[in-house]
Amino acid sequence: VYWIIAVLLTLISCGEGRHTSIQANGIIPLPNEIVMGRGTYILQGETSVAISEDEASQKVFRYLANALKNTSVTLKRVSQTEPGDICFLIDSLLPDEAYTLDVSSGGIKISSNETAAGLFYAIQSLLQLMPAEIYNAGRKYDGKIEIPAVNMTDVPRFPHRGAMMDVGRNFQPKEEVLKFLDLMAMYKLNKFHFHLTDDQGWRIEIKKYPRLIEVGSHRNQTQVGHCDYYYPRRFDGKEQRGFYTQEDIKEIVKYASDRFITVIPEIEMPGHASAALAAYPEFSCGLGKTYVVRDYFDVFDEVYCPKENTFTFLEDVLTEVMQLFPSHYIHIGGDECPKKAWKKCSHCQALMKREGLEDEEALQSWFIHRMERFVNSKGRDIIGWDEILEGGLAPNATVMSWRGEEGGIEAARQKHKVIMTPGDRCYFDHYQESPEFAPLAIGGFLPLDSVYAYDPTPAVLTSEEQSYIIGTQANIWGEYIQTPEYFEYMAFPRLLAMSEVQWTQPGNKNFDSFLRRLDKEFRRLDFCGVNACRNFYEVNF
Ligand code: TNX
Repeated sequence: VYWIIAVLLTLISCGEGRHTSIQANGIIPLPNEIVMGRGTYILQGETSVAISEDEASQKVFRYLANALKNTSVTLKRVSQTEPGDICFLIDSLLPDEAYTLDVSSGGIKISSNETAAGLFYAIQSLLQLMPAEIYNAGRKYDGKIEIPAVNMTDVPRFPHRGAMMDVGRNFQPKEEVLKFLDLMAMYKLNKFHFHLTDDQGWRIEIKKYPRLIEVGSHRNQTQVGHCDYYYPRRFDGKEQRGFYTQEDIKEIVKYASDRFITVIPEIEMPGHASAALAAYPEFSCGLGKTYVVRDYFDVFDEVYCPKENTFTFLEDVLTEVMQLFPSHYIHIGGDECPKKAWKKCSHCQALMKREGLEDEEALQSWFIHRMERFVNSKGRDIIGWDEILEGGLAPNATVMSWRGEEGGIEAARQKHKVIMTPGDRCYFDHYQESPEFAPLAIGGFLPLDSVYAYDPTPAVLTSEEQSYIIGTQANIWGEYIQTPEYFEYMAFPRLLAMSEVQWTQPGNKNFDSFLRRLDKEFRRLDFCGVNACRNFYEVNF
């Protein structure tokens, strides 16, 4: 009896000890395994870092040195054979993006495989064990940095951990894009989906077609009545202009890559093309007499016409885009393409006859297949919104399922890769607090706990089918997001809940524990100057 009681007591206390320490350390997203040790490591003064010569490890070193620039710690690089206070180790047996982090009173050891992404994530976990004050750019932190002894083994649940920023509707300055990339990196997100073109704006410089910027990146004041289902209010948008030069794009891509983030560009086709058609109406079917960059939000009938000159244009655009973005995936949209213009267009009807296409949906599928062949010929693959299932999926396409999960389920069954982004769980343009008090948003309601509870692998799929689901992401549509402050309000803290959906094993998730860790994390967000929503508890309407 004595032994049974003793064993039980030990088990209970270990369990508790482990649990409370995880909370105390407040890491988001929660790592797979944390075992607390005894004592602490004190980071101070000149600290040697033993590290290999390869560029990926050096990149992580530079990031860490920069993260500590506001403290009295200075890092000194030494070769991997020397004993360092901090050791970066390469362990080829670790899976991609996995890491181990070992902090003891004698020093810090982190390891990952050659890609060094795991080293980067180990650094993110380590930084979350340090005082939040180190993020206070306005004030040098002279206090000591005491890190609790800990042993962590960690690996993400999904390889695609994304967030989408829609700059088509409202432009966001380059500085805000860079700030967002920084924040994504802190929570171990690795795919930045950059929605660069839409009816209300074209935001990327394309050298061969200068009018895309001259005409397509500017619109008049936007006005929409009652866009709010809950408390109908009027939206008065400002005049809008803005675009990224190719130099800006290079800077953004490099900044992301330094944080192990891939930028996936999206160039919308065949729909959501008003801004491009305002600049080059010759690529339309000639439905309207004049084409304008749209100054209200809707789905518009004017779309790209499937003619040779249009395909030349789109291929030229994608050629420049692929030169700028090394991403393996290029998003070509495919959503919400009304078929009215194609129905009225004699060229389209003749084309359909010639190609044996039954209806305009088949024509859209033909359009996407054709663009896919071009993208594939450059060694890349396409992503498209779930409408690309209609009329038949292009052979190598990855599907982004947004109208619920049905499209994703269907695509996984057809053995296509899937990114799950159902609107009711992943659309951060929806309200997160009581709409009565919140700034104007799109009508859906997506509170923090609902994001947190999301599981992107539907139970109706077999585990073999589920393996096609490569991840999930937050989509931050920008219709009403006119300022960086508002963008941050919509993104945070929901993005932190999303990071735990993307990274943490479902069995380890716990919303109460998340809320406690979030409480601590808010200090870091404050020091980073993030305008996060604070009223997410009060949901009464
Ligand atoms: C649908 S999601 C859209 C976007 C809007 C969004 C608003 C998708 C592929 N299309 O164009 O911004 O709803 O929630």
